Amino acid sequence: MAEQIIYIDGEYLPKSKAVISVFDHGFLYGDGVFEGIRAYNGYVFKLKEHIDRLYESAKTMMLDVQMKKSVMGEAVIGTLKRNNLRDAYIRLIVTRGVGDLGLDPRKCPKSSVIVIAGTISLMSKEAAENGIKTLITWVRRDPIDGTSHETKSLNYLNSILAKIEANNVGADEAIFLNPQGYVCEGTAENLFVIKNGNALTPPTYTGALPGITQVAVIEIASKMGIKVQSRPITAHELFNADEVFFTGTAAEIIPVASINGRVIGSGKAGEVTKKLRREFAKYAADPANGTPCV
Ligand code: PXG
Repeated sequence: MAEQIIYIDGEYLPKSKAVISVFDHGFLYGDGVFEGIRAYNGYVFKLKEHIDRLYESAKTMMLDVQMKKSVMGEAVIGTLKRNNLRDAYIRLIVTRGVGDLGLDPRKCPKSSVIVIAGTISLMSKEAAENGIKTLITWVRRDPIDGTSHETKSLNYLNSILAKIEANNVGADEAIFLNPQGYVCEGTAENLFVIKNGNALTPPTYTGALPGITQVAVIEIASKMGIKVQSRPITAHELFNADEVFFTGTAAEIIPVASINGRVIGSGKAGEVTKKLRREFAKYAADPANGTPCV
């Protein structure tokens, strides 16, 4: 099998040669931004939205990407083409670049762009049908007036601590509350509640990432006649929901079976969740929602 090809700063390199400096501040300080993107059947899903979000994260961090958005798009497509991938998971990374051992970003004159494209590990059929076990973690989501997760930075320690907590107690995923105690999101997923046929999802101002799958699901649900409200949700509302599910690029839509021992609805994927999963599959396969990459 041919070696995987990785894009680094304008070059397409075999995996064994694709290396970055130990002085890169992405490595030393988590100083950088990234996107997780998917390609379905030869189309990159919502490529423009991912690139726009990448540049917004960079703007907040005053990280000068030093590359036009159109060239960034070409790097993503070029990487997929060179790896002959039609269905793929793509990691697009911009780091602050090489500096010295101090954290001052002014010492990093040139940012680096990296694109890795590989195959995706799909959610198990078991999880899709029976849902997953979750817990509300003791770790609070980083505050919006701090290292807010509205920015998709390379620093995921907040999420990693929660994931460790989930692992330790045998849960599949963790749910964050924000510093005010409102439900925020998962470690790498947004969250939805279904109650009496209507949908709720926490807004970005709770400290969640503005999810691209979240926006797609809002659009799909609205077209299905489901009323969607974006507002803060309490833990009490979450425990008493008819259905709860996560959304994310890799996850797509994952039903939640239980939260801190409380069974949600039937304890399996609910009817609305199942319908949304079917509609999402059609939406993701629609060339109108993607950019060709073959
Ligand atoms: N919240 C956070 C904190 C995230 O990192 C999402 C929500 C969902 O956003 P999208 O745009 O993907 O609908 C994310 C997604 C993966 C993966 O493999 C995803 C993320 C990070 C690492 C891996 O899906 N971020």
